[in-house]
Amino acid sequence: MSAPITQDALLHTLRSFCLEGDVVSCTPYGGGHINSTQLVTDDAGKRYILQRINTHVFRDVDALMENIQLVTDFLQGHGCETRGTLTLVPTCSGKYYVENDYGCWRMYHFVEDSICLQAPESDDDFYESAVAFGRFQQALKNFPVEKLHTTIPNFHNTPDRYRLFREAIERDPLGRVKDVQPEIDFILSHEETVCRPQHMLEEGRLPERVTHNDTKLNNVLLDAESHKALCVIDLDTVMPGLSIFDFGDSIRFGAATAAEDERDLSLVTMSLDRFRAFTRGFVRSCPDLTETELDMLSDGARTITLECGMRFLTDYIDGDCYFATQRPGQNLDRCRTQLKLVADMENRWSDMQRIVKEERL
Ligand code: ADP
Ligand code: GN1
Ligand code: MG
Repeated sequence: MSAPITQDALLHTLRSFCLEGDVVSCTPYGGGHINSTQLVTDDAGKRYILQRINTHVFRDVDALMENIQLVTDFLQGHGCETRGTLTLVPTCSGKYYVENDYGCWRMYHFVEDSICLQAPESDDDFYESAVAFGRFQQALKNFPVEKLHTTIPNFHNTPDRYRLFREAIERDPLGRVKDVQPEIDFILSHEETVCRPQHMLEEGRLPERVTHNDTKLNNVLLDAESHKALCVIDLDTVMPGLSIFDFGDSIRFGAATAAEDERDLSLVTMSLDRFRAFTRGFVRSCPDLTETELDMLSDGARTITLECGMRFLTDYIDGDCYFATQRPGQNLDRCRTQLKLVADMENRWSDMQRIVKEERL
């Protein structure tokens, strides 16, 4: 677990960045599970996002920050408007992050007049988030992939996630396994089905692309007034990967009818209207998808949802060391919503496939 962020840590860290004015406030911001985010305001009213990078998750911060710099530079050089991509604020010594006694820190310009949603307010919002993620992938089509570092090895390698899951069950450090047998059984019974995309990647049947790998709705900003797609954020996991997983992770989060940690599972279903809206936005803004990728979009949603549920359960069994939690049992609750979503997708499988067929170009 990382140490709490103190006033001292913030004051010390803020001095390392080249800001135009004096800082007047610095307050916790956003709802991410990995980094710690602060909203910084200076005396001229200019705003910034300060983040302490989770070095337990991202072991090689140089590599991570080089990726972000390369990707944001590339997007800026390829017609992205100012608010269309993140912009890093350099440190006083010209680097893109600073390491001190309190951790590793980076800063971005705050994207003004934007909104970041935890749940879509309408199908149109969700459509716009699909446009943002689809455009992002399309724009990175010619990115020199060999320059990208792998920030988390095997991040969406589902068979490897099963390996880590089995290891956690074997360790069972807190004796929690006995309470989660139905969840374990559900996950194990899906192994063959949900590992299929990784196998198809290895067989060359699904192409490897530059993907975002964490396409939750709260990793995209929409314009505050028009609600049009604006900017993709949280670029820590931009790596080679599968387009169907970027599609699927958005469905997992944004097409769910309840929050990721909802305890009343009767509220958790997958909205077919949201599914259609996202599919439409994604296929329209990402016209290069192959026939096989289009055929496998629903599978991408099922696999990434099951995989995410398995990751939450692995972390619950291990003692909640990876995903930030605000209450006991939250990772188990998160796991249960994901498994409920998978079951719901399977009940609506023919509808999902029909919608993809109707929306593909
Ligand atoms: P995490 O990895 O913890 O999810 P994010 O990079 O997604 O961290 O940032 C957390 C939240 O901070 C986002 O969901 C968003 O609300 C906000 N945010 C991050 N960067 C910016 C930015 N440049 N401008 C405006 N809001 C931002
Ligand atoms: C984490 O950082 P954040 O909150 O956007 C996680 C994703 C999970 C997601 C589940 C680097 O995303 O992989 O899908 O939580 N990011 C990392 O909500 O592990
Ligand atoms: Mg995030």
